[in-house]
Amino acid sequence: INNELGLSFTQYSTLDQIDAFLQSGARDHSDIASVISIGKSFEGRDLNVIKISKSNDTKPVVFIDANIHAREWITSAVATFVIDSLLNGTNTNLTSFLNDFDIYVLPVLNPDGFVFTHQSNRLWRKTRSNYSSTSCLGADPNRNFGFHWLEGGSSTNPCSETHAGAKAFSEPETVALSKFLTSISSRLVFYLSIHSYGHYILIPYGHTNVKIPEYNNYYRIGSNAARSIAQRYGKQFRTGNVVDLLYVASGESFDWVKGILNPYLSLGIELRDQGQYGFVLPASQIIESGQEFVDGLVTFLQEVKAG
Ligand code: ING
Ligand code: ZN
Repeated sequence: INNELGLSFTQYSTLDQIDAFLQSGARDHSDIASVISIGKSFEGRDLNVIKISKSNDTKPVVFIDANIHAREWITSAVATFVIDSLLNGTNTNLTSFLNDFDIYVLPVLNPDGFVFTHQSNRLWRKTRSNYSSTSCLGADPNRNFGFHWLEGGSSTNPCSETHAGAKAFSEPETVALSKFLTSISSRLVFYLSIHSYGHYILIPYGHTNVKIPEYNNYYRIGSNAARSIAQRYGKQFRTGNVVDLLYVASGESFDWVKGILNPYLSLGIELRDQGQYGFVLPASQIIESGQEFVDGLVTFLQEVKAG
């Protein structure tokens, strides 16, 4: 079954289908939506952001990234579910926030890796860059941002799954995103990085377990969103520091956003499931994942608006 914009939420979409969905969404809703290519991937693909805005670039900005890790297919599926909800008004609790915020969504931050997971290796994680003298390709783009880069939980070995890259911002994808975010940073109030899997709402930082000054407020907001998520289908999400809940990891997108741009709120989220299917979550769970995520997002937006 396809929705009116031609994207299926009962199957996983290819990059071409997602890009076509963004373009047709912007065309059909040109009063509020436009597609911005914020740069190119290593292999030359557009990094497409959809901006959904009722203002003339004047409102506080919410920015959501997804599929920075290639194999985490549910993340771009949920990101496009959110876009569809915003454009087609399927959830008025959500769409009402277009009166308060300009919302930017980047559904596939790592398009080269994403295409590779569709064509060759379903479990590929990294980019597909080729800067090393080894035969191993790619860096972990969520270890490549230039804030406490290579300070734990990442590797200088190009063959590692968490290779930090040859230097901070070696990857064109992380350069493009950081430059774009810097260009809108004066209005950025909320940044959310979507990953899978594990059912977590993650508070920065990943390089240290020292709590940020705003930890208590972040924890309160994360817990409130987790409650909203659980009310939909009973999925329990835990809130806490990356290091406390997962492991040490440095150079992540949301750490750079918190440390350098410092919006009101910068969070990560790990969607379904808790390991039964892991990265290969059945497509039959896209709609439920999208619905519970939208419920959590509504709570985040309520909190950011009130804060
Ligand atoms: N987990 C993340 C990783 O990069 C994470 C952990 C998520 C860190 C969100 C920061 C923000 O290792 C997955 N599943 O990739
Ligand atoms: Zn991830």
